[in-house]
Amino acid sequence: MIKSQICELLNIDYPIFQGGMAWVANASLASAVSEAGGLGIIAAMNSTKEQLREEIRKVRQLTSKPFGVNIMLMSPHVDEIARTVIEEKVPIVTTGAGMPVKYMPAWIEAGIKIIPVVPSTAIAKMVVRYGASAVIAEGGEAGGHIGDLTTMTLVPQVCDAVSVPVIAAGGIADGRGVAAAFMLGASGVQLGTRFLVAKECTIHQNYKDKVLSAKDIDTIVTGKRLGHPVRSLKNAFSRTFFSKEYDASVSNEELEAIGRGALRKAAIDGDVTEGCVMLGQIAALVKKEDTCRNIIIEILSEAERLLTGAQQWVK
Ligand code: TUI
Repeated sequence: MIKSQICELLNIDYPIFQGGMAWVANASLASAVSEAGGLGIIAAMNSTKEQLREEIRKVRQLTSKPFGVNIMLMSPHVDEIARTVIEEKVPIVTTGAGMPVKYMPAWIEAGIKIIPVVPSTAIAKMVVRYGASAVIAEGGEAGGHIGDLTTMTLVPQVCDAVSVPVIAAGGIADGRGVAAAFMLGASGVQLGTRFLVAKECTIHQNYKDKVLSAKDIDTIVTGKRLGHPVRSLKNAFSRTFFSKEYDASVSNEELEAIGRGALRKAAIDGDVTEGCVMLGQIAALVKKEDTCRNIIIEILSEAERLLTGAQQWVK
């Protein structure tokens, strides 16, 4: 099986992270991924410290293997969440949607391994200066909040810019993507969309069905005007949002209000028409529900076969 330096660094069996997806990445999903040998990650998203604490404790009841917490830096509760991961002795923290440097000295002091999502080489270099153990280079093919660059361009540039391990994310859902990521210099991958349809993922079945039936061109990026572009399914919600975004008579506050609660509506209530169904451009490759263990084994076996056979191209 494929192993890399990230496995030793984090004490995990396989170099696969599960993305810390808001309203998706709860104790059920995170513990299943960790128990299968990958890195399961709880999304702190907009949780309060009590909600996060409960989720962390649930994971610890379900697995004794390492897990992480993803801190969404735009959360209104980010300061208390940043303290909670220290109090709960969380071993690994990933961050997204902003710069984590303000919190990094305290996390390092507490012995937490920090792995920020970085959308550029400049931000990668900065977080490494502050002591990041690794970085996640996430391309704009990903679902949810995204940066400008593609995975194909971002990953090798970040690999050249920093000396810590790089995890590739965005547009990876099978062994081909994993093999390609390793060829670009990555030491591991983070998957979001593929884990949306994991058996242990507790989101509404309507959401899973949208992932399973998505075609290559079924996503759209909204929110550029607000400074936080988000990739989601083309549906009534995102089409309305998109048209209002280009309507000068709609204020930023009104636009923010339209987006509020939309992801929860899709993921928990199952309203995949008026809710925001975040998913990546690779969704069309995701064709069946399966357990986290089977997903990880299938993807890594395929990657291993491809990487072993790559010699055929060298004459
Ligand atoms: O964070 C994500 N994906 C997310 S967060 C999220 S919740 C949300 N919902 C609506 C609007 C905004 C957020 C849904 N999906 N992925 C990691 C990620 N981080 N992608 C891009 C970044 C990022 C962007 C800028 C990281 C650092 C960064 O720093 C520059 C800056 O300006 O802060």
